[in-house]
Order: sequence, then C-alpha cells, then structure tokens
Amino acid sequence: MAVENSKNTEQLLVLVKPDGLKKSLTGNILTKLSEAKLVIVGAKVIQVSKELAEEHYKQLKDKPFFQELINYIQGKLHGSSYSRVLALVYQGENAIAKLRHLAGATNPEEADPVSIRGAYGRITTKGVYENVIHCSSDPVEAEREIKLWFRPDELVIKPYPTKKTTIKNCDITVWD
Ligand code: IDP
Ligand code: MG
Repeated sequence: MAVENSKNTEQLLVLVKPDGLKKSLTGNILTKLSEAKLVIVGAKVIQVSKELAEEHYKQLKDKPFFQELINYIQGKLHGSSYSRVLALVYQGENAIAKLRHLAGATNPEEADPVSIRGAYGRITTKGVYENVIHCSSDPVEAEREIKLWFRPDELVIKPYPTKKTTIKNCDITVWD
C-alpha cells in the first residue's frame, strides 16, 4: 500500500519593509518568525525600483492608497538610509499560514497585539498601513512574488522549473 505523503511543503516571500529596518526590528522579526520552524532558502537586501514595487502590488493598483504604498515599499517615507527592504524566501510545511499568523492582520490596529504587525505596526497620517512585514498570501502569489524578487541562482533550492538561456555570451539560469 502506498504511503500517503501528507506534507504540504510551501515557499513564500517575506519582506522586512523599510519601517522594519528603520525601527531596527530585523532581529526581533526573524526571531519571531523562527517560531514556525521553517527554513530560509534565500535572503538579500534590495533597493526597490518603482517598476518592482508596482509589479509586486499590481493587484492593488486601483486602491486609493496605491501611490502611498509604492512610496512606502520604496522607502520614500523613511529616508534614503532605509530605501531598501530585506527579502527572504522561507520553506516548510504549511509555511504560508504559519508565517501570516505570526505576522498578524493587515491592519496593525486590528492585528493581535503579540503578532509582528500588532506589536510594531502603525497607520500613518496619510492612511497607509505601515505594518513592517510582507508575507505572500497563497501559493500562487508566493510563486509569482518569488520569481519576481529572486533569480533561481539566488535560492538554495529550485521550487519551480528553470531553464538555461544565454545573455551576452553568458549562460544563465532563469525561471521557465
Ligand atoms: P497583506 O500585506 O496582509 O497581504 P494586502 O491586502 O495584500 O495585505 O495589502 C498590501 C499592503 O498594502 C499591506 O500590507 C499594507 O501595507 C497596505 N494596505 C492594505 N490595505 C490597506 C488599507 O486599507 N489602507 C492602507 N494600507 C493598506
Ligand atoms: Mg497581500
């Protein structure tokens, strides 16, 4: 009889947003996320271009807070020293639900006070939720976001198919 594999291994993108970096929360956030006992399979600091910000949040482009959200994720609300994010990819069983639970609700005022967003988030006077962390919402979004933020060779595992291509006589691996 075949043994059923009940493991639901997932990956997701986590961003420590510019307010998380400015408030010196990286250590606290990574410690809190470690409660989920997942593994980190990619990590980098990145300055977020307008194009990357708009592509990342494209589902929200009709929202009244969209432009302020783009300014926020680009670090324009926090000074040039913080115009960056820490991007990570986590992997493990039911990883998305586990990390979104630790992150807390989108609105920091409604988030559980011991969640990351509940403890450290705020609503700005312009009305954007500064909630210190991004976590992919579901496996489809996670795949879209991971492929957007990371090249295959920046991850220690390849969760999605890749292909070889040649750019300016260099062989590189890209997402298929
Ligand atoms: P999520 O980050 O919990 O998945 P999304 O709906 O995907 O929530 O929104 C992306 C980000 O946009 C949020 O993390 C927050 O920074 C901001 N945001 C979402 N909804 C609102 C809102 O109603 N007012 C202000 N900012 C919002
Ligand atoms: Mg979301």
